[in-house]
Amino acid sequence: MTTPPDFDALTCTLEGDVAVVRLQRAAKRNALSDGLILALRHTFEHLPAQARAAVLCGEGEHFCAGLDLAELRERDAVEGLHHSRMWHQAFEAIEHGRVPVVAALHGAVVGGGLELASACHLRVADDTAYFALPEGSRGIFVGGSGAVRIPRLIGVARMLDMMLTGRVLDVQEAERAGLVQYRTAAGQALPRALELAQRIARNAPMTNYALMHALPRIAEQAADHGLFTEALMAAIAQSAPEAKTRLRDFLEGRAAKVRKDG
Ligand code: 1HE
Repeated sequence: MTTPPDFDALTCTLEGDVAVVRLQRAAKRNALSDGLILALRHTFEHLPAQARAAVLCGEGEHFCAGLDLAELRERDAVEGLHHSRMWHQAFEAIEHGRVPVVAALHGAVVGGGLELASACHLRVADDTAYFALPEGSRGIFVGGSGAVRIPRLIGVARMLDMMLTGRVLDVQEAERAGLVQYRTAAGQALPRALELAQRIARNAPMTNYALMHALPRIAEQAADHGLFTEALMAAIAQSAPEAKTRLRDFLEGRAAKVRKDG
């Protein structure tokens, strides 16, 4: 693969301790060119050291129109395999990176755009957002980890429906299906995602690490293995000095209580 990362196609800025990564190809509806995929991988592998959480959003009217169809030329099977693996590596850098990532979604979240959103740890969508997998109608298959990550969120049956019939989910349906965790009014997805990311950034880093790296793996292990992994992770997390400080703060009345209004 000779394509260089296209760093003009995204920006990465810091808001306090939250990194904001913004897709910047609005004229092409943030379609994912090879250069943009490589820039995403590099950006998530090299987030600023201060970042303790991240938000991923898109410039313009849409979050992301998926694969850049202008680049979809005839590939032989080997090239096709490497192309898909390039996407996997980039999205892996998001899901199993250093910090949790909140996707702020609006407008079209389709094809590879939905695969990208599914690699994030939480999805916040405003009322303009809609979700589709038009691969079937383009004569292709998902290749950006959607076959693994989307059924984890909504199940095989719903993904089959979206791909076989071209069904488009509005935000309400997407929330009900489990794709979207938070809904907002139009234009409010980014501020809400930032607010959530700031909250996430206040967690102990080891807890965030365990949630990103251990929880999804445990969920896919046989129960007996999962319980053993859970016990190991719990032991490591509670032995971190920060866990001890936080527990002492609570016991000595210095920490916030859990309230039903969050
Ligand atoms: C694009 C792309 C794209 C827009 N690749 N150029 N994805 C799709 O099948 C979705 C294709 N796109 C759309 O259905 C629509 O563009 C949208 C619903 C996303 C937005 O509609 P709209 O009316 O706001 O924009 P537009 O006029 O359609 O597009 C504006 C420009 O963006 C136009 O280029 P221009 O030079 O004529 O101005 C479009 O050609 C361009 N554009 N979407 C390339 N996707 C690893 S496997 C993943 C497999 C997939 O992702 S398949 C799904 C692909």
